[in-house]
Amino acid sequence: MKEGVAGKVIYRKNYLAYPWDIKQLNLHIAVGVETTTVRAQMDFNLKSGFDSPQSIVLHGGDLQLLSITLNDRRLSEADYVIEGETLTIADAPATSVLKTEVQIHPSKNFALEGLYLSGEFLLTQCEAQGFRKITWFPDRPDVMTTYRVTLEADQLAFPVLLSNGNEVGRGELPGGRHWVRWDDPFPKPSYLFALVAGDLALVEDRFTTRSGREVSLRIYVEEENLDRCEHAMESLINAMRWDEKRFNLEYDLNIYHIVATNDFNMGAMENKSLNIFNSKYVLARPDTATDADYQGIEGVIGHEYFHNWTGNRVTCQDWFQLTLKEGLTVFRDEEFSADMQSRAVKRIRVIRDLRSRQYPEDDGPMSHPIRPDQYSEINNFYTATIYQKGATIIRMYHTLLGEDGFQKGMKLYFERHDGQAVTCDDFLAAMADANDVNLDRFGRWYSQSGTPQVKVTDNYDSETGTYTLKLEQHTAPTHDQQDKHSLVLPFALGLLSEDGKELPLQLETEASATVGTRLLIIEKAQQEFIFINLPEKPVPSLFRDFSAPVKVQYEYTQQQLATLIAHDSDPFVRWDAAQQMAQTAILEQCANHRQDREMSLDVSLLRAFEGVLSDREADPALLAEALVLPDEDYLAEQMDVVDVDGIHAARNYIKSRLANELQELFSERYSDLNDAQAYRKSAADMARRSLKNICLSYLMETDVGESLASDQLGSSDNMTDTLAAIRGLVLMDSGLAETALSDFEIKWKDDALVMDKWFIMQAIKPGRETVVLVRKLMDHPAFSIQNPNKVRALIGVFSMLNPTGFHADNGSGYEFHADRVIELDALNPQIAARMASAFNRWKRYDEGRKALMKAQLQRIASAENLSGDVTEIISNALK
Ligand code: 0A1
Ligand code: ZN
Repeated sequence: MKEGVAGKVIYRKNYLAYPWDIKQLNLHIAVGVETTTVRAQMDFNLKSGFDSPQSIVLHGGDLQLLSITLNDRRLSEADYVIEGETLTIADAPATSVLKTEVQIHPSKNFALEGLYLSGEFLLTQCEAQGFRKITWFPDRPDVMTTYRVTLEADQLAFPVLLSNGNEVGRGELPGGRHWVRWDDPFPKPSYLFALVAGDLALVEDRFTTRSGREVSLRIYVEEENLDRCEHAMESLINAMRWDEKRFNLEYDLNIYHIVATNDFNMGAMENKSLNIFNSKYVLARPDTATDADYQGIEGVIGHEYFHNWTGNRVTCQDWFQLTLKEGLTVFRDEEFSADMQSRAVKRIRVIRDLRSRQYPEDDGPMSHPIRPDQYSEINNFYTATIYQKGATIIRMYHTLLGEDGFQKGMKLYFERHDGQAVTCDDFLAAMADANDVNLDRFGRWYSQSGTPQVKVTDNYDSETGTYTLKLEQHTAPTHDQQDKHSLVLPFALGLLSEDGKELPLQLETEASATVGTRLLIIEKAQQEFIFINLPEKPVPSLFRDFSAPVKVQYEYTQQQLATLIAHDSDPFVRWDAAQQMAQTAILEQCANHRQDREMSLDVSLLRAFEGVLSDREADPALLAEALVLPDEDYLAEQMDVVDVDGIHAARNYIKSRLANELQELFSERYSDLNDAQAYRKSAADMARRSLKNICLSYLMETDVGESLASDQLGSSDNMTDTLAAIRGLVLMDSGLAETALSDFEIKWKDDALVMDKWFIMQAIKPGRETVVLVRKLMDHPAFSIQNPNKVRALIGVFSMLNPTGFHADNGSGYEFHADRVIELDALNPQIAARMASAFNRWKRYDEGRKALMKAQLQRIASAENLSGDVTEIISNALK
């Protein structure tokens, strides 16, 4: 049976080592769009410790087997057993040379896994289990070997032939064909294999590593995109330099390739020396890409580059360990971005993202620990939990051990495990041993799902100046796991006076006080800290820098929140206090709306926003973050039963009142920042644009908005300002919106990435009418259901970022979306499964919507030939 077929569950505890070493894998691939022929030779040697004879087990999927020989004897069907995706040769000699020849059909591969066609060129995606769609091989990450790959193809159609490692030969062949040979000296698992074949253009630069290795850096793109690679190249060079400086890690080959494709299921892929990228994370020009795109490119280029050590040199024993490479590499890319841009702004964005995407996942039907114990389809586990929560857990090691201790741990990890496929426990052991500490209890973070709640209560005794802070942690049962334990929580704390001064911290057991953030450790279900010598009741500044991924409950007064917003030294706490104040205000108005009472604007919130807007000292990007109201989905997560329309109305109301009350300040700030300077890429300029455009989005709620947006659109020289202006016009339903959209369409109709933005601007428009528009846009020539970026832009944005559209109470959004999931599943199960997860929170809505969503889930479940990917998501949701 195919792994991942509905019902077939794979368990972590059943891991068995592979009995064979493979000395080398020799591949000869005759590349063609309709048919590609793959010849493979593998030299198997029985590992010591395994009794002979053993079977050789290989994986394959959709392969047309032409021949198979063992030690030069041609095998017949009686000599092996093919069952689902495995081929087993029983009782193989301890030294066995296996040769296979298969054919595959790239142009028929719409799943974008294995070898497939993108535009005019061919490329591969092998993580997690795509290599088996190219040839028979033990397609598991703990089987590592060196690859020698000879690619052969028509010279005209495929002048560029790339694979991993170094080019070691090339030549011409009769009939206008040619060949190129690649040798990768580093043993790797099959998921890191890649090939690219086609007529691609190249941008080249160089990097000299610290020890003097000359590396050629090559970005391959389609000819028309040559002028959009500069930022990616700069990001790559910065990433290489940064990894040397911060992690003492150098690049290890003389060549580094990046190839950009429009057809990709994910962001990018770290194949050894041949990264393949979704073009969204490579291509940028000021007029085509926003500041967020530029930052995304920097982050993803960094991420894939950093995988070279954390993922490639040291890889995962099995897919349950995915966070070993992903959590760690996300931590590294977050640190890279923080060092390149503003640390505080990066932290806030990371935390916002974790709360809005990972917390719901942890509380929903797909809840899983960062190291899951079971799965049926591994592709469904490339999740915010494995990646973003995983990174937060790596960050906690860093918080507990400090930068030096963390780097000592990394050093030991590489000393012990370079060239190996290892586990999360190995990482933890390296961190513990290098620092001579016991991290066993900390290790529970790997096995427990769910977001801990920390309830904080306090008491100040003015007689004695004693302040008692009590913390209780509790993790509620999750879909996958009933019993929960206490976790180790790094607790970074500060105490402020009412007027915002940092108070000295002295625990009752201590002889003297210290000033500034204090790192305490919580391990038990309940813990108390008693501070002495405090002149007044302090305002607690809790979990500074988000020192642990928990939900904090503390009954702040509005006054206390105002103190934190205005004075706390920790940017996260300041931002979070503003978010909490806004959240409370919106949810209160939501209740008023539900009960048909008049809505009103909280004065503390008004004063806080006034303070933020008047701050001329702080980083504008940080101010912009503080002005962004919590989004509708995040607010929905705070309610027992989601009130879709109430949240929308209340949030709009608060935004509009703030805008009108503070119009003068918003206008002033906007016009100061809108200084007619030509576009520049610097972090400072991006920060200014972010504050300017958030001001504009508020001003759209006032009567000056429309003309400001229209002027900005007319004079904009960059995509950030252009989009902000059009989005503003679209959301306010301005009469100018239609022309703005159609001018945009005319200008960019042939540009795939820019047209994604055009689809997004329309899919995100609130209200039940949007489904009609989205359905119509599916017929637009720039849309294709086969292209994941298009699907995400139009269908994904509608179902996941447009609550009043998707959750229209007549069920039209649900029905539309279920149709798309079924349609997509026949083409691309990975993307279909991602889309299907839009229904995951269905149980949190009112009875009417619940019934409508459940009916659609059942309809999907009963569709014919449903993939294992979608089945896993839907059946969990229905459980
Ligand atoms: N390892 C990549 C992510 C990735 C995973 C699976 C893919 O295809 C199914 C593609 C990319 C990363 O972390 O960037
Ligand atoms: Zn990754």
